[in-house]
Amino acid sequence: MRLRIGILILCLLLGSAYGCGRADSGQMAVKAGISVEVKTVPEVPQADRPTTFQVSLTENGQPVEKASVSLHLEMQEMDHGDNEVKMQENAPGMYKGEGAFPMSGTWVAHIRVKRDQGTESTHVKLNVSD
Ligand SMILES: [Cu+2]
Repeated sequence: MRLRIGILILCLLLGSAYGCGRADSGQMAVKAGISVEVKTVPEVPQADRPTTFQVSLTENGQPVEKASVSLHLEMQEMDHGDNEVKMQENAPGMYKGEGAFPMSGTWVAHIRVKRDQGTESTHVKLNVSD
């Protein structure tokens, strides 16, 4: 059986006017920051079941290596405390971790990337099923 993988692509904004959806030059605004791709297995996470998170980071087409990546899960309209997923680099620019959502609904995954150059963060919404 093939696992379906959800893919979400977003950009870290670095406080600039550039964003993923505003490609004035016809390309993604790679100069503005790191491109972040988040995959979950399963594609739609299930409450109380293990979910694998794979975050891939690139900058100017190159993998962002040896960053300290953290992922925090927060339910959109409810406080579930701190749900941190520990992320480990398992290939150049690829960071992997395991976590679980205690409840179904709309969640926000906050992704923070710490490097010598500084810390950048972004977030993505995830739907979690029963
Ligand atoms: Cu909740």
